[in-house]
Amino acid sequence: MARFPSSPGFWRSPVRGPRFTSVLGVVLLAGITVLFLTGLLSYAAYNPGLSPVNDKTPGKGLLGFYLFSWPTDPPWLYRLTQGVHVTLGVTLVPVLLAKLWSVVPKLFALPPVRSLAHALERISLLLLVGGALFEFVTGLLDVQLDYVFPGSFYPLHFYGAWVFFAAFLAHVALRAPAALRNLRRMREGEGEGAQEEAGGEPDFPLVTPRPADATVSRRGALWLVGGGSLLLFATTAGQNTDGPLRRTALLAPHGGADPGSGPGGFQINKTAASRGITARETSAQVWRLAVTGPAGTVRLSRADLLALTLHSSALPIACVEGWSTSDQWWRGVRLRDLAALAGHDADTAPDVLVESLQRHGAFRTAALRANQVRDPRSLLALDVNGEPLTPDHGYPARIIVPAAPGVLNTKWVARLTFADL
Ligand SMILES: Nc1nc2c(c(=O)[nH]1)N[C@H]1C(S)=C(S)[C@@H](COP(=O)(O)O)O[C@H]1N2
Ligand SMILES: [Mo]
Repeated sequence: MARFPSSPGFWRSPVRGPRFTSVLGVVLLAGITVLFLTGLLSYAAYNPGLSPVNDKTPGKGLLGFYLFSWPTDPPWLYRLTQGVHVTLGVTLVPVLLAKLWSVVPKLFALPPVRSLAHALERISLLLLVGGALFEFVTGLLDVQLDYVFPGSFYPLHFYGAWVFFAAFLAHVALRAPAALRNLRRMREGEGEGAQEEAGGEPDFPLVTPRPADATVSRRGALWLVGGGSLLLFATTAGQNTDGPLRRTALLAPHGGADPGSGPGGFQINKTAASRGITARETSAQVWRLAVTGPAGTVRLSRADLLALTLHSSALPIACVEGWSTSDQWWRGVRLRDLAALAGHDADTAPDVLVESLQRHGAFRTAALRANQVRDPRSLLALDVNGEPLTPDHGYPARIIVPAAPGVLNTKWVARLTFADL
């Protein structure tokens, strides 16, 4: 009998048991809730209202019921929400895997379906486990491989999150009371047998009836999972700095090029060369910025822009992939002043469509909302940290907006069109 996975005796690890499962379950309950909420915020930050330019999730009306105009304050807002989203997601990987391992025997319990209620529960578990794996795998692939699914990662991860979270809530409603009871008993130091009777499932006990010799205690196994998480955290979190700590982010993507030190010494996501930007088209003779509004189109060279009133803002870049820089000193022309140049009133300036010189690949264009355009810290930046932008950071001009995801900070800007989008 014990030769088949459908028999409890087939599963022999003495680590499995309601305690182990409950501890991991409660950690995931807190962690996944935070992942879901920060994920929804990220979606709001990508300006899905400015379709079809930014986020292109179709039919987002129903699931996007909560959407709001992403604020520009505090300027580190997206750095925080997305840093937490990605770092926490990576950190929870060992917990998720251990949790799935701890309950895997139940997958094989016979009969597979005992009643309608049981059938519904098993379907919800399928969505739960499938959803969890789908969300973690798509998220990690996106972070590690820079958008393996260009354009489609957002809708996949977004729809997946709703399916997963619905199943997650159902699961929490069904299981949280027993998990919490288990933890309480654990604190009171009762034996595992007593717990199993009260909190576990009589039909397929998590505690093996035929335990193999222990190679690690339950407590030791939890320490291993926690240690794995800590290691992942320690090799990921550094991507939210750009000092020497950045080098501790062994697991984080390092972008297109080593930024070196000096004024341009912060992460470079896509280099000018990789986007096909040439020195000729960004040269003083050739490059002109086109600014369009009710007053028609104005063309400005970099020298013309430098002759306008310049302002400085200390702002970070915070990428959807979870890395961010500390504040950099940007200097350039306010977007609201450029809106005024194009014939709008700066205080009532509309949205703006930003187009790059770049001809191929993602993120050539982005749209900014009116609140972002009107913010006096939003710049068409010409310099960073006291020097002209480097080619890889967007020379001759790039967008920088407080609290916005990095993807909206378009580099190598060629055209600004102010209009209600
Ligand atoms: N034209 C253009 N602008 C772009 C991108 C791009 O691929 N092309 N990438 C965006 C993304 S996703 C990020 S996170 C930031 C990164 O800026 P950095 O390379 O200067 O750090 O630039 C943004 N601006
Ligand atoms: Mo990004």
